[in-house]
Amino acid sequence: MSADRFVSPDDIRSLFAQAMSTMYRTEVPLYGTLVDLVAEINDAVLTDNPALAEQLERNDERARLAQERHGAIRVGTAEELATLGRLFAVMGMYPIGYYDLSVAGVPVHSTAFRPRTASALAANPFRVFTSLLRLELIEDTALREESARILARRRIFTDEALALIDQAEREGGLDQNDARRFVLAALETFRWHSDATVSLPTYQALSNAHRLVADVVSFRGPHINHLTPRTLDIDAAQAGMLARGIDAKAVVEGPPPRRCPILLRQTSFKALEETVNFPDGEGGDAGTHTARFGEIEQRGLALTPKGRALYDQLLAQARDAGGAGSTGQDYSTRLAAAFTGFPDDHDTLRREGLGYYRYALTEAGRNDRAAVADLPAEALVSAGLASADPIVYEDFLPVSAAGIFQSNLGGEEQRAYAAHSNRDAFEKALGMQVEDEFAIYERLQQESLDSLRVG
Ligand code: OOG
Ligand code: NI
Repeated sequence: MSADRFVSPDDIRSLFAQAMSTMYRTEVPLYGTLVDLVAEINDAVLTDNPALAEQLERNDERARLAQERHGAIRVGTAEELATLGRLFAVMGMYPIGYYDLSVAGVPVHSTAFRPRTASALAANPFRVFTSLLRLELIEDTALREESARILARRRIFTDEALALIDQAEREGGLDQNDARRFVLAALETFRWHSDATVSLPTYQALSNAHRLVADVVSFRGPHINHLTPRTLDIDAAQAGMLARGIDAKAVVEGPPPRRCPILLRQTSFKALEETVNFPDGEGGDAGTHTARFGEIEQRGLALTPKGRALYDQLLAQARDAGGAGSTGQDYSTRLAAAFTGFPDDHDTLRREGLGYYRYALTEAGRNDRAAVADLPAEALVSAGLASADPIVYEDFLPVSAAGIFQSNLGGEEQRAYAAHSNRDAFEKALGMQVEDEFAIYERLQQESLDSLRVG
Protein backbone atom coordinates (compact mmCIF):
# COMPACT_ATOMS: atom_id res chain seq x y z
CA MET A 1 0.00 0.00 0.00
CA SER A 2 1.27 3.46 -0.76
CA ALA A 3 2.50 5.91 1.87
CA ASP A 4 -0.16 8.49 1.06
CA ARG A 5 -2.77 6.63 3.04
CA PHE A 6 -0.85 8.09 5.99
CA VAL A 7 -1.71 11.43 7.55
CA SER A 8 1.35 13.68 7.54
CA PRO A 9 3.04 14.16 10.93
CA ASP A 10 2.42 17.91 10.48
CA ASP A 11 -1.32 17.29 10.42
CA ILE A 12 -1.17 14.98 13.43
CA ARG A 13 0.77 17.68 15.31
CA SER A 14 -1.82 20.32 14.39
CA LEU A 15 -4.66 18.06 15.55
CA PHE A 16 -2.81 17.36 18.76
CA ALA A 17 -2.02 21.02 19.46
CA GLN A 18 -5.67 21.88 18.94
CA ALA A 19 -6.87 19.07 21.18
CA MET A 20 -4.41 20.14 23.87
CA SER A 21 -5.60 23.74 23.62
CA THR A 22 -9.24 22.71 23.96
CA MET A 23 -8.42 20.54 26.96
CA TYR A 24 -6.40 23.27 28.69
CA ARG A 25 -9.14 25.86 28.13
CA THR A 26 -11.46 23.60 30.10
CA GLU A 27 -8.90 22.80 32.77
CA VAL A 28 -7.60 26.37 33.23
CA PRO A 29 -10.19 28.88 31.98
CA LEU A 30 -7.79 31.79 32.50
CA TYR A 31 -5.75 30.30 29.65
CA GLY A 32 -8.70 31.06 27.38
CA THR A 33 -8.57 34.66 28.59
CA LEU A 34 -4.91 34.91 27.59
CA VAL A 35 -5.59 33.41 24.17
CA ASP A 36 -8.37 35.95 23.56
CA LEU A 37 -6.18 38.81 24.78
CA VAL A 38 -3.33 37.78 22.49
CA ALA A 39 -5.63 37.42 19.47
CA GLU A 40 -6.92 40.96 20.09
CA ILE A 41 -3.42 42.40 20.41
CA ASN A 42 -2.11 40.56 17.34
CA ASP A 43 -5.01 41.80 15.21
CA ALA A 44 -4.35 45.37 16.32
CA VAL A 45 -0.60 45.13 15.67
CA LEU A 46 -1.09 43.66 12.19
CA THR A 47 -3.64 46.34 11.30
CA ASP A 48 -1.36 49.14 12.54
CA ASN A 49 1.78 47.74 10.96
CA PRO A 50 1.20 46.51 7.40
CA ALA A 51 4.96 46.13 6.81
CA LEU A 52 5.17 43.63 9.65
CA ALA A 53 2.06 41.85 8.35
CA GLU A 54 3.72 41.58 4.95
CA GLN A 55 6.99 40.33 6.44
CA LEU A 56 5.18 37.62 8.42
CA GLU A 57 3.28 36.63 5.31
CA ARG A 58 6.48 36.39 3.26
CA ASN A 59 8.12 34.35 6.00
CA ASP A 60 5.26 31.83 6.37
CA GLU A 61 4.64 33.09 9.88
CA ARG A 62 1.31 34.80 9.52
CA ALA A 63 -0.91 31.75 9.11
CA ARG A 64 0.71 29.83 11.93
CA LEU A 65 0.48 32.68 14.43
CA ALA A 66 -3.07 32.09 15.62
CA GLN A 67 -2.32 28.40 16.26
CA GLU A 68 1.13 28.86 17.71
CA ARG A 69 1.62 27.45 21.23
CA HIS A 70 4.21 25.88 23.42
CA GLY A 71 3.56 23.76 26.47
CA ALA A 72 5.67 22.25 29.22
CA ILE A 73 5.75 18.98 31.11
CA ARG A 74 8.05 17.29 33.62
CA VAL A 75 8.67 13.56 33.75
CA GLY A 76 10.28 11.32 36.33
CA THR A 77 12.11 8.46 34.62
CA ALA A 78 14.29 7.66 31.63
CA GLU A 79 11.64 5.31 30.31
CA GLU A 80 8.98 8.02 30.44
CA LEU A 81 11.25 10.43 28.61
CA ALA A 82 12.24 7.91 25.95
CA THR A 83 8.62 6.95 25.27
CA LEU A 84 7.68 10.62 25.03
CA GLY A 85 10.43 10.99 22.44
CA ARG A 86 8.77 8.25 20.39
CA LEU A 87 5.30 9.73 20.89
CA PHE A 88 6.42 13.18 19.74
CA ALA A 89 8.23 11.68 16.73
CA VAL A 90 4.86 10.42 15.44
CA MET A 91 3.86 14.10 15.23
CA GLY A 92 7.13 15.26 13.66
CA MET A 93 8.57 16.71 16.88
CA TYR A 94 12.22 16.11 17.73
CA PRO A 95 14.41 16.97 20.73
CA ILE A 96 16.25 20.23 20.06
CA GLY A 97 18.68 21.76 22.54
CA TYR A 98 19.77 20.83 26.06
CA TYR A 99 18.88 23.02 29.04
CA ASP A 100 20.44 22.57 32.46
CA LEU A 101 18.24 24.17 35.10
CA SER A 102 20.10 22.84 38.14
CA VAL A 103 22.24 25.97 38.07
CA ALA A 104 19.06 27.94 38.80
CA GLY A 105 18.05 25.71 41.68
CA VAL A 106 15.61 23.53 39.75
CA PRO A 107 16.52 19.82 39.87
CA VAL A 108 15.78 19.03 36.21
CA HIS A 109 17.35 19.07 32.81
CA SER A 110 15.35 19.58 29.67
CA THR A 111 14.93 19.67 25.94
CA ALA A 112 12.29 21.08 23.60
CA PHE A 113 10.43 18.73 21.29
CA ARG A 114 9.55 20.65 18.16
CA PRO A 115 9.44 20.52 14.35
CA ARG A 116 12.66 21.49 12.60
CA THR A 117 12.13 22.07 8.87
CA ALA A 118 10.84 25.26 7.24
CA SER A 119 7.70 23.57 5.94
CA ALA A 120 6.95 21.76 9.22
CA LEU A 121 7.45 24.98 11.20
CA ALA A 122 5.17 26.86 8.82
CA ALA A 123 2.48 24.17 9.16
CA ASN A 124 2.46 24.30 12.95
CA PRO A 125 5.44 25.09 15.21
CA PHE A 126 3.96 23.41 18.32
CA ARG A 127 6.69 22.78 20.90
CA VAL A 128 6.79 21.10 24.28
CA PHE A 129 9.49 22.02 26.79
CA THR A 130 10.16 18.70 28.47
CA SER A 131 12.04 18.31 31.72
CA LEU A 132 13.43 15.17 33.34
CA LEU A 133 13.63 15.13 37.13
CA ARG A 134 17.16 14.54 38.41
CA LEU A 135 16.43 12.28 41.34
CA GLU A 136 20.11 12.13 42.17
CA LEU A 137 19.82 15.72 43.36
CA ILE A 138 17.51 14.70 46.22
CA GLU A 139 19.83 14.56 49.20
CA ASP A 140 17.74 12.39 51.51
CA THR A 141 18.50 8.80 50.49
CA ALA A 142 15.27 7.29 51.82
CA LEU A 143 13.16 9.91 50.09
CA ARG A 144 15.12 9.50 46.86
CA GLU A 145 14.55 5.74 46.91
CA GLU A 146 10.90 6.10 47.76
CA SER A 147 10.45 8.54 44.86
CA ALA A 148 12.10 6.10 42.49
CA ARG A 149 9.81 3.30 43.70
CA ILE A 150 6.70 5.44 43.26
CA LEU A 151 7.74 6.53 39.78
CA ALA A 152 8.61 2.97 38.72
CA ARG A 153 5.04 1.90 39.49
CA ARG A 154 3.15 4.44 37.42
CA ARG A 155 2.13 4.13 33.78
CA ILE A 156 1.75 7.50 32.10
CA PHE A 157 0.77 6.21 28.63
CA THR A 158 -2.43 4.38 27.77
CA ASP A 159 -2.15 0.95 26.16
CA GLU A 160 -3.77 2.37 23.05
CA ALA A 161 -1.18 5.17 22.80
CA LEU A 162 1.66 2.66 23.16
CA ALA A 163 0.15 0.34 20.54
CA LEU A 164 -0.31 3.20 18.07
CA ILE A 165 3.27 4.43 18.59
CA ASP A 166 4.48 0.90 17.82
CA GLN A 167 2.25 0.76 14.77
CA ALA A 168 3.39 4.13 13.44
CA GLU A 169 7.02 3.08 13.83
CA ARG A 170 6.45 -0.31 12.23
CA GLU A 171 4.34 0.84 9.29
CA GLY A 172 5.81 4.29 8.78
CA GLY A 173 2.74 6.32 9.71
CA LEU A 174 -0.92 6.40 10.74
CA ASP A 175 -4.03 6.63 8.58
CA GLN A 176 -6.79 9.14 9.25
CA ASN A 177 -8.70 7.00 11.67
CA ASP A 178 -5.64 5.84 13.63
CA ALA A 179 -4.25 9.38 13.71
CA ARG A 180 -7.46 10.55 15.39
CA ARG A 181 -7.30 7.70 17.88
CA PHE A 182 -3.65 8.48 18.50
CA VAL A 183 -4.34 12.14 19.30
CA LEU A 184 -7.06 11.25 21.80
CA ALA A 185 -4.95 8.53 23.40
CA ALA A 186 -1.84 10.75 23.59
CA LEU A 187 -3.86 13.53 25.19
CA GLU A 188 -4.50 11.31 28.23
CA THR A 189 -0.84 11.53 29.23
CA PHE A 190 -1.07 15.32 29.60
CA ARG A 191 -4.34 15.52 31.50
CA TRP A 192 -4.58 16.94 35.00
CA HIS A 193 -5.42 14.51 37.84
CA SER A 194 -6.72 16.02 41.03
CA ASP A 195 -6.16 12.75 42.89
CA ALA A 196 -2.61 12.37 44.12
CA THR A 197 -1.05 8.91 44.19
CA VAL A 198 0.79 9.53 47.46
CA SER A 199 -0.39 10.33 50.98
CA LEU A 200 -0.40 13.90 52.23
CA PRO A 201 2.63 13.33 54.51
CA THR A 202 4.59 11.85 51.60
CA TYR A 203 3.57 14.78 49.41
CA GLN A 204 4.79 17.16 52.09
CA ALA A 205 8.11 15.36 52.46
CA LEU A 206 8.61 15.49 48.69
CA SER A 207 7.61 19.12 48.65
CA ASN A 208 10.13 19.92 51.36
CA ALA A 209 12.87 18.35 49.25
CA HIS A 210 11.73 20.57 46.36
CA ARG A 211 8.24 21.55 45.28
CA LEU A 212 9.04 20.38 41.81
CA VAL A 213 9.84 16.89 43.11
CA ALA A 214 6.34 16.75 44.62
CA ASP A 215 4.87 17.93 41.34
CA VAL A 216 6.52 15.15 39.35
CA VAL A 217 6.27 12.27 41.80
CA SER A 218 2.82 12.69 43.37
CA PHE A 219 0.60 12.35 40.33
CA ARG A 220 -0.43 9.77 37.77
CA GLY A 221 1.03 11.65 34.86
CA PRO A 222 2.98 14.68 33.66
CA HIS A 223 0.10 17.17 33.46
CA ILE A 224 0.66 19.94 30.97
CA ASN A 225 1.51 22.89 33.23
CA HIS A 226 0.99 25.75 30.79
CA LEU A 227 0.24 26.44 27.14
CA THR A 228 1.61 29.65 25.74
CA PRO A 229 0.27 31.73 22.86
CA ARG A 230 2.62 34.01 20.91
CA THR A 231 1.97 37.73 20.89
CA LEU A 232 3.42 40.37 18.59
CA ASP A 233 3.56 42.88 21.48
CA ILE A 234 4.36 41.51 24.91
CA ASP A 235 4.34 44.89 26.62
CA ALA A 236 0.72 45.33 25.51
CA ALA A 237 0.00 41.78 26.70
CA GLN A 238 1.56 42.47 30.11
CA ALA A 239 -0.50 45.67 30.44
CA GLY A 240 -3.61 43.78 29.28
CA MET A 241 -3.09 41.09 31.92
CA LEU A 242 -2.74 43.69 34.66
CA ALA A 243 -5.77 45.61 33.37
CA ARG A 244 -7.84 42.42 33.66
CA GLY A 245 -6.70 41.96 37.25
CA ILE A 246 -4.59 38.91 36.39
CA ASP A 247 -1.77 38.21 38.86
CA ALA A 248 1.06 38.68 36.36
CA LYS A 249 4.70 38.19 37.23
CA ALA A 250 6.56 41.43 37.95
CA VAL A 251 9.11 41.44 35.14
CA VAL A 252 9.02 40.35 31.55
CA GLU A 253 11.82 37.78 31.12
CA GLY A 254 14.36 38.11 28.35
CA PRO A 255 15.67 41.12 26.44
CA PRO A 256 14.25 44.64 26.89
CA PRO A 257 11.72 46.13 24.46
CA ARG A 258 13.46 46.79 21.13
CA ARG A 259 12.70 47.91 17.61
CA CYS A 260 14.05 44.59 16.30
CA PRO A 261 12.87 41.88 18.72
CA ILE A 262 15.43 39.16 19.42
CA LEU A 263 15.04 35.69 20.93
CA LEU A 264 12.20 35.45 23.38
CA ARG A 265 10.37 37.63 25.88
CA GLN A 266 7.93 36.00 28.29
CA THR A 267 5.54 36.84 31.07
CA SER A 268 3.20 34.63 33.06
CA PHE A 269 0.55 34.56 35.73
CA LYS A 270 1.23 32.76 38.98
CA ALA A 271 0.28 29.13 39.28
CA LEU A 272 -3.22 28.40 40.52
CA GLU A 273 -3.65 26.88 43.96
CA GLU A 274 -5.67 23.77 43.21
CA THR A 275 -7.42 21.31 45.47
CA VAL A 276 -5.88 17.86 45.48
CA ASN A 277 -7.25 14.72 47.10
CA PHE A 278 -4.72 12.55 48.85
CA PRO A 279 -5.44 8.88 49.51
CA ASP A 280 -5.14 7.60 53.09
CA GLY A 281 -6.65 8.86 56.26
CA GLU A 282 -10.35 8.62 56.89
CA GLY A 283 -11.82 8.99 53.42
CA GLY A 284 -8.68 10.71 52.27
CA ASP A 285 -7.09 14.09 52.92
CA ALA A 286 -7.61 17.26 50.97
CA GLY A 287 -4.75 19.60 50.26
CA THR A 288 -3.60 21.97 47.59
CA HIS A 289 -0.95 22.04 44.90
CA THR A 290 0.36 24.76 42.65
CA ALA A 291 1.59 23.68 39.25
CA ARG A 292 -0.44 25.11 36.46
CA PHE A 293 -0.09 28.63 35.19
CA GLY A 294 -0.48 30.80 32.10
CA GLU A 295 2.19 32.40 30.00
CA ILE A 296 2.46 34.71 26.99
CA GLU A 297 5.53 35.14 24.84
CA GLN A 298 6.89 37.26 22.03
CA ARG A 299 9.41 35.75 19.65
CA GLY A 300 12.08 37.54 17.67
CA LEU A 301 15.24 37.04 15.65
CA ALA A 302 17.18 33.79 16.15
CA LEU A 303 20.74 34.72 17.11
CA THR A 304 23.96 33.16 15.85
CA PRO A 305 26.45 31.87 18.43
CA LYS A 306 28.14 35.29 18.22
CA GLY A 307 24.83 37.09 18.82
CA ARG A 308 23.91 34.71 21.61
CA ALA A 309 27.24 35.26 23.36
CA LEU A 310 26.63 39.01 23.25
CA TYR A 311 23.09 38.52 24.57
CA ASP A 312 24.31 36.36 27.47
CA GLN A 313 27.01 38.85 28.32
CA LEU A 314 24.66 41.86 28.37
CA LEU A 315 21.97 39.99 30.30
CA ALA A 316 24.51 38.95 32.94
CA GLN A 317 25.69 42.56 33.11
CA ALA A 318 22.13 43.80 33.73
CA ARG A 319 21.40 41.12 36.33
CA ASP A 320 24.70 41.47 38.18
CA ALA A 321 24.68 45.26 38.37
CA GLY A 322 24.49 45.97 42.11
CA GLY A 323 24.05 42.24 42.77
CA ALA A 324 20.30 42.73 42.46
CA GLY A 325 19.40 39.98 39.98
CA SER A 326 16.16 40.49 38.12
CA THR A 327 14.19 41.46 41.22
CA GLY A 328 15.28 45.04 41.90
CA GLN A 329 12.93 47.93 41.16
CA ASP A 330 15.33 49.35 38.61
CA TYR A 331 15.79 46.09 36.69
CA SER A 332 14.17 47.32 33.50
CA THR A 333 16.42 50.41 33.55
CA ARG A 334 19.54 48.28 34.07
CA LEU A 335 18.41 45.92 31.31
CA ALA A 336 17.77 48.73 28.83
CA ALA A 337 21.13 50.32 29.69
CA ALA A 338 23.04 47.06 29.17
CA PHE A 339 21.31 46.38 25.84
CA THR A 340 22.34 49.67 24.27
CA GLY A 341 25.34 47.46 23.43
CA PHE A 342 23.20 45.29 21.13
CA PRO A 343 22.59 46.74 17.63
CA ASP A 344 18.91 47.37 16.97
CA ASP A 345 18.56 47.56 13.21
CA HIS A 346 18.39 44.58 10.91
CA ASP A 347 21.09 45.72 8.48
CA THR A 348 23.66 45.94 11.28
CA LEU A 349 22.49 42.75 12.96
CA ARG A 350 22.82 40.91 9.65
CA ARG A 351 26.11 42.40 8.53
CA GLU A 352 27.71 41.77 11.91
CA GLY A 353 26.54 38.16 11.78
CA LEU A 354 24.51 38.45 15.00
CA GLY A 355 21.31 36.86 13.69
CA TYR A 356 19.92 34.43 11.09
CA TYR A 357 17.98 35.73 8.10
CA ARG A 358 15.78 34.26 5.47
CA TYR A 359 16.48 35.59 1.96
CA ALA A 360 14.02 35.73 -0.92
CA LEU A 361 13.99 37.49 -4.28
CA THR A 362 11.86 40.61 -4.52
CA GLU A 363 9.80 41.21 -7.61
CA ALA A 364 12.69 43.27 -9.02
CA GLY A 365 15.01 40.33 -8.36
CA ARG A 366 12.71 37.87 -10.08
CA ASN A 367 12.68 40.18 -13.09
CA ASP A 368 16.45 40.53 -13.31
CA ARG A 369 17.87 37.01 -13.11
CA ALA A 370 21.13 38.06 -14.79
CA ALA A 371 21.94 40.58 -12.05
CA VAL A 372 20.93 38.10 -9.38
CA ALA A 373 23.28 35.45 -10.71
CA ASP A 374 26.35 37.65 -10.29
CA LEU A 375 25.85 39.35 -6.93
CA PRO A 376 26.44 38.15 -3.37
CA ALA A 377 23.36 38.11 -1.13
CA GLU A 378 24.25 41.26 0.78
CA ALA A 379 24.57 43.20 -2.47
CA LEU A 380 21.21 41.81 -3.65
CA VAL A 381 19.60 43.14 -0.49
CA SER A 382 21.24 46.57 -0.89
CA ALA A 383 20.09 46.70 -4.52
CA GLY A 384 16.51 45.82 -3.57
CA LEU A 385 16.71 42.55 -5.49
CA ALA A 386 16.29 40.38 -2.40
CA SER A 387 14.63 40.69 0.98
CA ALA A 388 16.21 39.47 4.20
CA ASP A 389 13.71 38.72 6.96
CA PRO A 390 14.54 37.66 10.50
CA ILE A 391 14.33 33.91 11.12
CA VAL A 392 12.22 33.51 14.22
CA TYR A 393 13.69 31.97 17.37
CA GLU A 394 11.91 28.65 17.93
CA ASP A 395 13.63 27.64 21.19
CA PHE A 396 13.82 28.62 24.85
CA LEU A 397 16.08 30.54 27.21
CA PRO A 398 17.36 28.87 30.37
CA VAL A 399 17.40 32.08 32.44
CA SER A 400 13.87 32.87 31.34
CA ALA A 401 12.71 29.30 31.94
CA ALA A 402 14.30 29.40 35.40
CA GLY A 403 12.51 32.70 36.12
CA ILE A 404 9.21 31.12 35.12
CA PHE A 405 9.92 28.02 37.22
CA GLN A 406 10.83 30.21 40.21
CA SER A 407 7.76 32.39 40.04
CA ASN A 408 5.66 29.27 40.14
CA LEU A 409 7.53 27.68 42.99
CA GLY A 410 6.89 30.60 45.30
CA GLY A 411 10.00 32.43 44.16
CA GLU A 412 12.13 31.54 47.18
CA GLU A 413 14.15 28.58 46.06
CA GLN A 414 17.09 30.30 44.42
CA ARG A 415 19.72 27.91 45.77
CA ALA A 416 21.78 26.46 42.94
CA TYR A 417 22.64 22.76 42.96
CA ALA A 418 26.29 21.87 42.90
CA ALA A 419 25.61 19.31 40.16
CA HIS A 420 27.06 19.73 36.72
CA SER A 421 25.09 19.86 33.57
CA ASN A 422 24.92 16.36 32.24
CA ARG A 423 23.86 16.24 28.65
CA ASP A 424 25.18 12.71 28.21
CA ALA A 425 22.98 11.37 30.98
CA PHE A 426 19.99 13.19 29.49
CA GLU A 427 20.60 11.77 26.04
CA LYS A 428 21.13 8.31 27.45
CA ALA A 429 17.75 8.56 29.22
CA LEU A 430 16.10 9.87 26.08
CA GLY A 431 17.66 7.16 23.95
CA MET A 432 18.83 9.60 21.29
CA GLN A 433 20.87 12.74 20.90
CA VAL A 434 19.39 16.20 21.12
CA GLU A 435 19.97 18.32 18.05
CA ASP A 436 21.93 21.55 18.03
CA GLU A 437 19.56 24.48 17.44
CA PHE A 438 22.20 26.61 15.74
CA ALA A 439 22.71 23.99 13.04
CA ILE A 440 18.99 24.13 12.29
CA TYR A 441 18.89 27.94 11.92
CA GLU A 442 22.06 27.81 9.83
CA ARG A 443 20.40 25.29 7.52
CA LEU A 444 17.21 27.35 7.20
CA GLN A 445 19.29 30.40 6.28
CA GLN A 446 21.37 28.42 3.78
CA GLU A 447 18.27 26.94 2.13
CA SER A 448 16.93 30.45 1.57
CA LEU A 449 20.26 31.57 0.10
CA ASP A 450 20.28 28.57 -2.23
CA SER A 451 16.74 29.39 -3.36
CA LEU A 452 17.89 32.79 -4.69
CA ARG A 453 19.77 31.06 -7.50
CA VAL A 454 17.14 28.60 -8.67
CA GLY A 455 13.77 28.76 -10.34
C1 OOG B 1 8.95 24.77 32.12
C2 OOG B 1 9.32 26.21 32.13
C3 OOG B 1 10.02 26.56 30.82
C4 OOG B 1 9.52 28.37 29.13
O1 OOG B 1 8.67 28.95 28.43
O2 OOG B 1 10.65 28.81 29.31
C5 OOG B 1 9.12 27.13 29.80
C6 OOG B 1 8.22 24.29 33.33
O3 OOG B 1 7.83 25.09 34.21
O4 OOG B 1 8.03 23.06 33.39
O5 OOG B 1 8.07 26.67 29.50
NI1 NI C 1 6.79 28.30 28.83
